[in-house]
Amino acid sequence: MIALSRAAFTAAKVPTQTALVALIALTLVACSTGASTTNSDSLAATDTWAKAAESGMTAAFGQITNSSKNDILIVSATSPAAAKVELHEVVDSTMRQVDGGLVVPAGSTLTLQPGGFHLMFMGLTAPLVAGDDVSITLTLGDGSKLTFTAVAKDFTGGNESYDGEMSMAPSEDMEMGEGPMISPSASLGS
Ligand SMILES: [Cu+2]
Repeated sequence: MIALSRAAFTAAKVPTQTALVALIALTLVACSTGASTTNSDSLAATDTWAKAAESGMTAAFGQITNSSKNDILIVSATSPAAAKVELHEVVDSTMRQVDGGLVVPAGSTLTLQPGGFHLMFMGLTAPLVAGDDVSITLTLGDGSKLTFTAVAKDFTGGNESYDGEMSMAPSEDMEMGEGPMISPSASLGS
């Protein structure tokens, strides 16, 4: 009986130790910046949504609010829903990648919206249906990460400005993932 309960005790201890190590790691990250908070502690994502799409490309939008006294840089973004996520802006009705990342000014809110800044999803891993939850992770200037969920919505307005240069291509190309901004492997077919 004693041996059995000791084994049970040891087994139960493993997750506790893992949690403790994770907690210490988090504490070290917080301390390494010399401040008590990371960039991710100061950013909040609200009203987040993504445009429902069958395949290929789509985009996510929302408000990113910086409650700190310093500008915070969004360096990159990822999502399990897409092969790649890029930080885009729309200039003269054409979208392009933002040079050097997206800045969320101190004490201010960055709005991601159709026709403006957006998170561009390239190569959807599955159809994105209205009502689906999409997880998005932003990597910030200090290396910390902010993960939030966007809900997929049907959105038909503002396609011209939102699609930018993609609006020049036939829609079949977008569906097939053969647009100019998709992975070059798409053009290797016969
Ligand atoms: Cu874009």
